[in-house]
Amino acid sequence: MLAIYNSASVCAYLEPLRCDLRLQPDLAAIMAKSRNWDELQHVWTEWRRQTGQKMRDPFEQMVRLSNQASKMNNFTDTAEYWSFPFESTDLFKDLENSWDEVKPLYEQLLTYVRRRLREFYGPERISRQAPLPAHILGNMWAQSWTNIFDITQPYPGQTFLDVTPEMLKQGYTPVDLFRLAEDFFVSMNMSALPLEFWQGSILEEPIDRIVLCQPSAWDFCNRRDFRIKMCTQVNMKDLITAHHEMAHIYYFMQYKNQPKVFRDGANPAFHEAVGEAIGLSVGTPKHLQALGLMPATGYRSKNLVDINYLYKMALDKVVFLPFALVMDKWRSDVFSGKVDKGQYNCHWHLLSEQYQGIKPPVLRSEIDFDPGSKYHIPANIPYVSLKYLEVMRQ
Ligand code: X8Z
Ligand code: ZN
Repeated sequence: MLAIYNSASVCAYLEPLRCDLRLQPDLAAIMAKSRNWDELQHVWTEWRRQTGQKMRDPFEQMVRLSNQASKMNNFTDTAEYWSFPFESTDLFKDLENSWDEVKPLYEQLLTYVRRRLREFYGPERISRQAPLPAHILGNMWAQSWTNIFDITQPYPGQTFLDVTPEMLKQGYTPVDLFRLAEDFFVSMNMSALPLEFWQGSILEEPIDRIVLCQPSAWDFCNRRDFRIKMCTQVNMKDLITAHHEMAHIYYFMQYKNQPKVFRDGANPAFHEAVGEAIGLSVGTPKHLQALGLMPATGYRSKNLVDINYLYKMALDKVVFLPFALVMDKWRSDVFSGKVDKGQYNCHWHLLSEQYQGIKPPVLRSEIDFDPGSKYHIPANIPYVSLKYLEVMRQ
């Protein structure tokens, strides 16, 4: 499945002979920047045709094998196995309860975004009540909507914190972002990175081979070798992600002298929680000023600017919650046998509508397998533990 995911490419819209568009950076950039309804729909649909649709059978086989392995380890199924480290009697009940607390805010956000998109794309495309079309939200999976900030911001012209232009102006390179991240941890009295980190990490997309660009951090378990793999681009989002990935590395380094069995996060969400908390501080005006990316007088807290800033944060953090919930509720329903292969895709879209309030731009069927268009599904990496709990904690 990962081979399918990793080698997938798509033809450019209305250019059937230019078929080398990859998720990173090409398709992600189109989903972020294009405001052409048909182009977005093309990319949304084609990416799913080139990934998920080709994975239906192997995914079902993986579910069977994974459940078998879980049973052999005395769990009912993989759903139960994945919830086990959280020490909860009913993880999804807990998640549902915390989601109920955030839902009113999410509904307000969604309603506001719908109104602004209706003004932008027209009432014939965006109805007053229907779920939002998933392809116009600035991201391949609608997991973060920050890329439609420009067309939905409450107070246009009230500039806020995006230091990307300044980073480019100052000639930042991808490696510089990781040097800054290292400095951040050193400034908190932690050690410098071992040489192995700089020798073994992949911090830019290699030009001579295809790599999986999903950012990740690795502990080679020999107490010296820790690495990051990330196809870094010089922008503010990747500056924060570089610090997030570096937080994993520093966490690895903090417990490197423990016996192997204790070299792990306190629970599966904890590693990510540390990374996200660090990411939040990095994005503050104070820190960006300290980095020289924002003039000392360049940011004055003003109501309208602050509302724009908080709105952008909500497009990232609040919007992410229902997406993460769908990812793992869907897998829990699949692993527990509540949903079988004949309903995989339908169930995915039911949950996406129920929690995220979004709908696919074109008719879907059980020939499609849209969950497979998101990396963590073919990679079989639990998701809610990755992200959901950590954002809730913040
Ligand atoms: O998988 C990740 C991190 C793990 S270290 C890069 N994230 C999720 C994703 O890419 O979907 C971060 C944001 C959510
Ligand atoms: Zn992470």
